[in-house]
Amino acid sequence: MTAAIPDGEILVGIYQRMTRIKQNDERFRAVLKSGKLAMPYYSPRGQEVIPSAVSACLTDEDYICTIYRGVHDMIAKGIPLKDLWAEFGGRVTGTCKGKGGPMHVTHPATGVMVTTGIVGSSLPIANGLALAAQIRGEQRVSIAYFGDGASNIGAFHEALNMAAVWKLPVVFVCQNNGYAEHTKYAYGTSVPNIAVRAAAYAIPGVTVDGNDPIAMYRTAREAVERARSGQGPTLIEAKTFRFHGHVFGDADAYMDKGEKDAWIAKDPVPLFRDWLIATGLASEEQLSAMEAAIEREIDEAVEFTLNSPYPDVAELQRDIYKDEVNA
Ligand SMILES: Cc1ncc(C[n+]2csc(CCOP(=O)(O)OP(=O)(O)O)c2C)c(N)n1
Ligand SMILES: [Mg+2]
Repeated sequence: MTAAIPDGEILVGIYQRMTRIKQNDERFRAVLKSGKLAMPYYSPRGQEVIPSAVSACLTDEDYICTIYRGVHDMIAKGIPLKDLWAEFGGRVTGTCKGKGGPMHVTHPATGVMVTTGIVGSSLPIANGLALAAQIRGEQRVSIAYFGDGASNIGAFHEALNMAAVWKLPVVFVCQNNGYAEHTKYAYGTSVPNIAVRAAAYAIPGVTVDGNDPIAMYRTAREAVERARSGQGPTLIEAKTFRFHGHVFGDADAYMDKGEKDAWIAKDPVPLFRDWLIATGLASEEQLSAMEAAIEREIDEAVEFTLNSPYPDVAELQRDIYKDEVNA
């Protein structure tokens, strides 16, 4: 981290998002272990920096499209925790009345436009949203979050090409966590850095340390400004690592233990906390109070969820078409 650092308030804001993500992840896993909730859960632990820094460059009007491993992207964008938890728990009080579940959270009020389980599909959807903004003359930017494995899917290439041709206000953010399900990166991907694939579509491609909040913020800001000012898309490849197996309950025997331990030893959340205190940008008391407030907010979200009912069977065939949503 160099001397010319971004504004302290921005950096503390990034830490706040990171710690919200970490604390929520810890609680999701604890509640799952307790048996009080059951759901497919894809931990984003270790990948906190990426959406926290990206969201520091976005407004409420901007859009994100994310994936099953996207709870960190949603929290960083500002989705209310109660609504999020209730949707994850399949309750009527959730963002989609409990009918989306963790794989299909949508919350347009905070710009969380889609969560998808189809690998690679967040990119063309982000293009569609970006095209709508372009046609309407809106200043919105769309972010497509996806993994390293998704960059081997046809839709990735089609989406980059179309966004480049139409100069769409979109930023493609690849969270390269070293694994696609149970497959190690180099086993299934031809290039050492996914960002080089941008050259095939004549758009900027940047590989960045996705666990360095300042580098990530600078890279994201440049790409978001480029998109917002009509200069078109950027591909960002943020190198990171997931601390847990692919899905909750995965024994992760296929992961290299030494590699995993080394990444966990560089956990970006406590590292950034220490750095903020050491540089005087935040005090220990300030951050402890922030963390305690988040913990209380999570307590309320869990209680709210557990006390909320499941949707009625009659709901099965409602909200399928737009007119019915408004009926
Ligand atoms: C089109 C499609 N093919 C295969 C799958 C099965 N699948 C689910 S997650 C996953 C791995 C994706 O890895 P990556 O894009 O690196 O994301 P990560 O889970 O690491 O965040 C696969 C192959 C799927 N859901 N969709
Ligand atoms: Mg991956």
